[in-house]
Parts: sequence; C-alpha cells; structure tokens
Amino acid sequence: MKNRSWELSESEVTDKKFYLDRRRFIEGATLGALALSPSWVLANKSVEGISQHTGTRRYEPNSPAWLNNKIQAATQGEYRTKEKLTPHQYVTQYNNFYEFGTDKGDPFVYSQDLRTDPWSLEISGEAEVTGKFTLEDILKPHDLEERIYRLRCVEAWSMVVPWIGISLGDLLRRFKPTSRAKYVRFKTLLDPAQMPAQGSNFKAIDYPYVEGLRIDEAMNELAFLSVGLYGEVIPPQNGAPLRLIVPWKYGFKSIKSIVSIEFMEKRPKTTWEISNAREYGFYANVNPAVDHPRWSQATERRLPSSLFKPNRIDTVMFNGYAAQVAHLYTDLDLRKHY
Ligand SMILES: Nc1nc2c(c(=O)[nH]1)N[C@H]1C(S)=C(S)[C@@H](COP(=O)(O)O)O[C@H]1N2
Ligand SMILES: [Mo]
Repeated sequence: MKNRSWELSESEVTDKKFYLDRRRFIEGATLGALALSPSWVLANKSVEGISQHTGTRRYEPNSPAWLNNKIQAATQGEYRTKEKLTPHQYVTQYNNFYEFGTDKGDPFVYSQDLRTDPWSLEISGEAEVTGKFTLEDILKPHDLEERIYRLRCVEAWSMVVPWIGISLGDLLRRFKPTSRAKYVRFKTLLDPAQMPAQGSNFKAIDYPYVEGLRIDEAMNELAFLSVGLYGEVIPPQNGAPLRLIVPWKYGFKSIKSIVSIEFMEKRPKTTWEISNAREYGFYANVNPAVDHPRWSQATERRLPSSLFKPNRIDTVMFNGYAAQVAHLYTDLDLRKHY
C-alpha cells in the first residue's frame, strides 16, 4: 500500500479476531477513569442500566440480520492509521450525545433502548431523487468498508476509531443533486420519548441536532457514514444506526442518528453555531493555531488519558488530513472561518 500521510505512527493489528480478543480482555477490567454518576437521573429508569457501566455487559445489538451480515462482510478500506486504536470501552463509554445527557457516561447508560429498526432517512431539497428511504434501501447498493480515523473533539481529547460504513459522496450522488445544491444539512432524530434530554426544561442545546457541510466537503473522499465500529453494528451511544464522520473537523460536526439529509442552496444554521457562534463556527476544521475562546487547541489528550498518564500530543492541522482536504480551503481565511 502507498505511504499515506495520515499514517502517523506505530503499527497495530486490526482484524476482527483481534478486536474480539481485545474486547474480552478489556471487558474484564473496569474503567476507573470514567465518572460513574450521570448528570441527572431519569425517574422512569431503573438503576439496572447503571450496572452496564461496570463494563461487564456488552451491548447486544438488536439490529436486523441483513445489517449484521453486511457488517460481517465489510472489507478493509484504504483509509487507516498506524496509531494505536482507542480501546473499545472508551470509544463506547466516553461519549458526547447530548440527547441522552451531558456527562460522558450518560449516552452509554441511557441510550440502550433506542429503537433503530425500522429506521428511515428522508432525502429532500435540491436533488432529482428525493423521498423517504429505509436504512436497507440506503445501504443496499453499497459494500461496507472499515476506515480507521482519528476523532478530535473541540474539548481537546481525541480517539482512534475503526468505523464501518460507506462513503458519504457515493451515497449523495445517487440522489443526483442539482446545480443549486451548495450545502448539505443533516438532522438527528427528534423523539423526546426516547431521547430524554430533548424533553428536559434545561436543554443544553436546541433539538433536533443539526449539522451541515459545503457540498464539496460532503463529496470529499474522507467524508463517511458509519453504521458500525470495532467489527460490529454501531451502538446507540455512538449514533446508531447511521452517523456522519468528518475526520478533519471537530467531533461536533459528526452528527449522530441521522433521519434527514437535505440539499440546500443556502448555508444551514447548525446547532453549535446557534448555541454560541463565537465559540463554534460552521467550518470547525481542526486547527491548532486557532484557539477556542475557553481553551487552547494546540494539543489534545489522546484517550486513554489519565491524571498520571495524560497522553498529551500535539494537534495537527486538519487532524492530520491536510493532503486530502487542504485544497478545499485555499480561498478561506481559516482564522475568520473557524
Ligand atoms: N446528535 C448528536 N450528534 C453528536 C453529538 C450530540 O450531542 N448529538 N455530539 C458530537 C460531539 S461534540 C462529538 S465529540 C462526537 C462524539 O462522538 P462519539 O461519542 O462517537 O465519540 O459526536 C458528535 N455528534
Ligand atoms: Mo465534541
């Protein structure tokens, strides 16, 4: 294979058997670094869910057979990194999914009953083909591939995750976007009965969660839709059954549990921009030279990270994907368009 610019360091075996062996190993251990108490407690939830937090019980996907089969048939894609994978337990128990609470452990505890089958995706706006499609219709023509990407949160932590899914551009082209399609808007499911924080009186952000990309960003080779991770169906806390992955941008662009994709002429307003435009821009490209008003972006904590082993590394422009995406921004002042 060609020497790829995103292959930054040490090699690691990544086949599925390895995942499963590793999984068995990490499940035996507890995850001391994670806070075990949710930010709020749901009146109608038993404490039973909390016991999952000890890491002894694995997520049992109730996903349909066709999807499990597709995931099992996924091939190794060419987008990889030689960096160490972030352990499964961190990837699936240290999450941002505000619909289920704002503590990192909340999504794992409160999302397990999310109904992901049946699931439908509405395609609308500036395209020749629009309508409501089942997840199966969406995925049917595509073979799944595994891509190992870095995920860099604006909170200055990062992970390395083996996702399984499809190229976003390959999917979008099927709907034949018109020449007026300059942007793409994505929306997360709005369902307070299933996503308890959406019904709270003290919402951290507006719902449904909305994200967007410029059409050329959406068509970039790196933009990805994930339906799996670590060789299995993606668990709810990571955005089941379908979530976006935009590895050169801060994690908040990688919207979870998508129910709508709309081709638009005008730039959509996105959730974090609406909540605080000074702190979160539309572009949100990973950029060590442009600090967030409340914290530096020059370095990041690569998980697992602890007080004694912070594992702090330098943040790289475009999260290490400049060769693939820098050309998208040659006309843009990235200080102004953060
Ligand atoms: N719908 C929705 N999508 C979301 C979020 C969210 O709160 N709601 N959080 C974002 C943020 S801030 C990050 S860092 C990533 C985290 O993805 P992970 O939990 O799979 O690591 O999801 C993003 N997608
Ligand atoms: Mo984030």
